[in-house]
Amino acid sequence: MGVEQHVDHLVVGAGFAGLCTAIKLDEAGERDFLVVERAHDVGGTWRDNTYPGAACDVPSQLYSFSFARNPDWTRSFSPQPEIHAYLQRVARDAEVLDRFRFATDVLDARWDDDRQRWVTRTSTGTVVSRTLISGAGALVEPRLPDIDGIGSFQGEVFHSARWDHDADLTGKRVAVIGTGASAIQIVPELAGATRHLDVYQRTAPWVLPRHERAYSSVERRLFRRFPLLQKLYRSGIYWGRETWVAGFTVEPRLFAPVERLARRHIAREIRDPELRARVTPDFRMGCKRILQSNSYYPALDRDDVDLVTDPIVKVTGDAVVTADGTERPVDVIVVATGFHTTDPPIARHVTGRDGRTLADTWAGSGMAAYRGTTVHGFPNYFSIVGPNTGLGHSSMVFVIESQVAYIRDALRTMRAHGWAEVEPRAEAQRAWNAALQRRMGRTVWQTGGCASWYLDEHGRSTTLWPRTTVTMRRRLSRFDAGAYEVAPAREVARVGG
Ligand code: N01
Repeated sequence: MGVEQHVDHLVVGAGFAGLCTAIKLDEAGERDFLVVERAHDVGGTWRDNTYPGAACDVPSQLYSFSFARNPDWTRSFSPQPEIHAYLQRVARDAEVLDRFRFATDVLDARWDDDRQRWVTRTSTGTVVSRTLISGAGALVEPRLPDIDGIGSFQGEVFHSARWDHDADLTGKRVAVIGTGASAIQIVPELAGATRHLDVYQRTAPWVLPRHERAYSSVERRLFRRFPLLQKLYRSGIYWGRETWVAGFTVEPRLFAPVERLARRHIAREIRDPELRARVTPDFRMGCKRILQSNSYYPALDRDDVDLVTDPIVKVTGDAVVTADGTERPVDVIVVATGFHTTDPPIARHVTGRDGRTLADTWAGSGMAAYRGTTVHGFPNYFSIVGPNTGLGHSSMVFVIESQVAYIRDALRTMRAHGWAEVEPRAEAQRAWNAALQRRMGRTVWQTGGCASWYLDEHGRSTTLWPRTTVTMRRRLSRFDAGAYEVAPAREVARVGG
């Protein structure tokens, strides 16, 4: 298998999570790390999602690292190319790219108990490391719809996260399947730019007006000149978002006035009462991700756009067929059907102490970790954006920074005590998850009357954090060694390698 490369820390993925880890490890003096990334560039989801209209629905000020605030955001919600460019710039400025290896796939990672090391086979060689840190992301692997006949469709079919920029949609009949966060950004871009657009909706989402604007050059100059001002502005947005938590996790009826706002939005933007009825959701707001758009409803209201709500039964060589028997001819199908969220692909490639993969370990009862970051049976494995760390109301960048702080403290603690292994105790992990699931019972994600990617096949919410992000940060502020089994380096372990 060739020569093994030895490093202290192997980081998987070069998106927000992997990049933050690299920068913070470097800052802490943990400089012997390698970041492997399957693509050719940093950026993760913001490199991959290049569909027309791709933009962030979390305010720009909050959707950036606290240690690399960006005074130059052009808009209050950043378009994808700007976020991608931001990440490229942050990576360059931090001078960590010398330890990134691109075009490298993780084939499998195994804990070697004798060596007290992770042994990771990649497409560009084997890496042996003390720790394995996954920044592989939660919304990565496209979930393709299992529709009868879609494989034999003669035209082009592609997923929103794998946009085919060579496909010329001008003058074409296009179908978009799905009405989630991605689709509502795509539909307004395609409406009017194609001959005809059919939007296939299974469940109507809640869509709020988007309070978006361009930042003036004066504002940007002020942010640059007075960083404290930008910090305060960012804090204001953060605390404003934090007030949403009660609606999600304690009393979903708090969303009732916001639902009224969304209904008024429908009434204002859509002329046809029948169409208004079909886009009005039948579940409590917050149960699925709350969407924001000023252009989605006007796009649906166009004469060259049809919203189709009859279920799709099959796709033929050149048409989509719905349950009422209607066959709608189409040249291109865009599937905006989301991602594998409760069965992350990385889990199939990571094998722990007892020879089982993470995926096998989670197969029976769903994803579970300790503090969303470590997993019993997987020593020195740290997962960023792991189980129950997702948010419905705020920025994942905040979560990533919180988890990286916890990992950094874990590494500091390990060094201070001379520990070669840390692994969360089974009881600690059980208690953590039992408490989380007790809280889940009253969240809108479980009581709101919808099905969503937040829930796994058992109906458990293993993706979202059911408390404030303030609490999350507190829970991750210090490595709580008491909840861990620890072990010193054994004789056979080679120091430094
Ligand atoms: O995916 P989704 P997404 N036949 O899973 C429908 C983040 N994000 O890519 O609701 C027909 O939300 C499905 O219908 P239903 C954000 O966290 C962020 O849009 O299940 N339809 C739904 O309408 C988001 O939540 C930004 O009934 C089918 C849609 O496809 C997450 O990514 C931007 C179907 C899937 O919606 C995922 O969003 C974009 C089938 N067989 C995304 N299968 C930001 O701005 C699925 N659907 C930060």
